[in-house]
Amino acid sequence: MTSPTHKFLVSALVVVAALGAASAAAAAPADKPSPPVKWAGDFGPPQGAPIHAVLTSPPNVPPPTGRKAPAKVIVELEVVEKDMAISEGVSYTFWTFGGTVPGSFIRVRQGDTVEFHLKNNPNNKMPHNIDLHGVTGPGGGAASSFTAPGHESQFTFKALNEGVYIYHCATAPVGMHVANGMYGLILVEPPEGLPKVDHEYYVMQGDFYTTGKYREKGLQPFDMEKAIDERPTYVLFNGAEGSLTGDKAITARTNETIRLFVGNGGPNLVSSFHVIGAIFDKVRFEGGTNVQKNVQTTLIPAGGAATVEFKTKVPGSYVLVDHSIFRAFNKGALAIMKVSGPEDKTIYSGKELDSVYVGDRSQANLNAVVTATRAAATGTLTKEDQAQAGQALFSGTCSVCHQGNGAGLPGVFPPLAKSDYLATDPQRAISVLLHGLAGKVTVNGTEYNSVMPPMNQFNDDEVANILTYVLNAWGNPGGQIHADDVRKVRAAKAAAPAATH
Ligand code: HEC
Ligand SMILES: [Cu+2]
Repeated sequence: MTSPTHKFLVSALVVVAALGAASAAAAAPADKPSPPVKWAGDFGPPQGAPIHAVLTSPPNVPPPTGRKAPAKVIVELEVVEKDMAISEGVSYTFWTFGGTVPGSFIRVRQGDTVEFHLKNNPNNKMPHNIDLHGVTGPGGGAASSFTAPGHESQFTFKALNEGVYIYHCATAPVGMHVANGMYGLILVEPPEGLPKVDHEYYVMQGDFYTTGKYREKGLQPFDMEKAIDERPTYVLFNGAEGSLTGDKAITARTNETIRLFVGNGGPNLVSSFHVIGAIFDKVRFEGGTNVQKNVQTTLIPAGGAATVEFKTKVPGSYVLVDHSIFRAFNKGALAIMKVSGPEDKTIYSGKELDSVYVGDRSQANLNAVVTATRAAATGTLTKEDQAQAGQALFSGTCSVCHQGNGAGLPGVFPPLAKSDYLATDPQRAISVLLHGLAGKVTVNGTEYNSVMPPMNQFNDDEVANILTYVLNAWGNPGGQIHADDVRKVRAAKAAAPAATH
């Protein structure tokens, strides 16, 4: 029953099992995506010369195919294992499809015959394969594409169903291959193409498991135990903290239509995908054909995807998050879309909430933090390195309460600028950061009776750098706090749990 047009079919495992004698004439022009249309998806043999698919790296999406007839599309994807930054000063050995996490975006048209070439770079250590959820056939291509380092596999399938689909590696241990970044998206356009929009972007969430803590510097190995327990160290968009913030933020102008192809590679977590300050006009939830309108947060399962569309009305920074919100603020699941253009005060009164929401991520980058870490590792850390790193971390975290100029807020947040509390005993401030502060304190003759939450998301070196910055800013007495000082305070508290009150 396989059509005679598949003469190039190399591995017959996949493909066309359910094709039958589907008539191309049954293909309905699907202008409105619902109710679900039963099209066979086979529009006959590929026409014209074979086409080489344009693959793009995230957050870019290939242009529409613009084709009116089925074609033979050749996809060449190379698996590359490589060290890349997962956060500032933190690197990780990712396994990638095409050198990026997520992997290259693939775009074809429904009815296309896809000739897939999977290459495994000779410098790689592991065998890999690919399971495309857009393939109809056992294993989604996985069995046909098992490829050792330095080898290439080829298989062919017909893209029968339109939609946006995940692909991922399915080589044992599958969880580990996926956790190392081996996933991406393939879009199968409907025959008439998708409605035109101003911008299309590619965003994909994934959870990562490192032996070191969140933001612990250096090359961090994969932690199998954390992965099995589903306790991610990082939850990220596009494979790195800061991959879509600062000067890497995605951009648009006001009064434009944005389409995001949002995938979730997992391996474990389900994403509650939300854009702070926007409402999705349309969501093709679960990547399916039905459209849901006026959605605030859409659920994206591990191994699933959605297409969301919205119009930008007011300029400013919009924050993409997993609304399981600790993931956004303490594990990295945060990206920015910068919208420029004229204000519309009838829709929104203004005032940029960037730093409040985004914290230290509103900065273009945290280069100073990396510099300080490197210097600490080589024993050349100066007070200036520390203060610069500390400043980057202070803004957006401490500044939310104590203000960027350290002046505090009368009656609510005590000043750090010229604070006698701080000057009297700088070492005491270490404990304030690690354990928080509650109850009455007097700063410069004024009494405060409030609560400062513990800032123990920071590592020892980060606490030292922040305090060194504070001690040397705004007319404070100067001085230096070392990571060792912080380590001692942390250890002392841990050793004496009874010492409360
Ligand atoms: C959520 C608000 C908030 C944040 C964020 C915050 N603080 Fe505080 N901080 C306070 C409050 C409130 C007090 C006073 C607590 C009390 O009344 O017992 C305080 C007290 C202090 C004090 C001692 C009093 C003084 O003025 O010298 C220091 C030092 C300090 N904070 C440093 C920091 C640093 C450094 C950071 C960033 C790592 C930070 N704080 C983040 C609210 C905050
Ligand atoms: Cu793999």
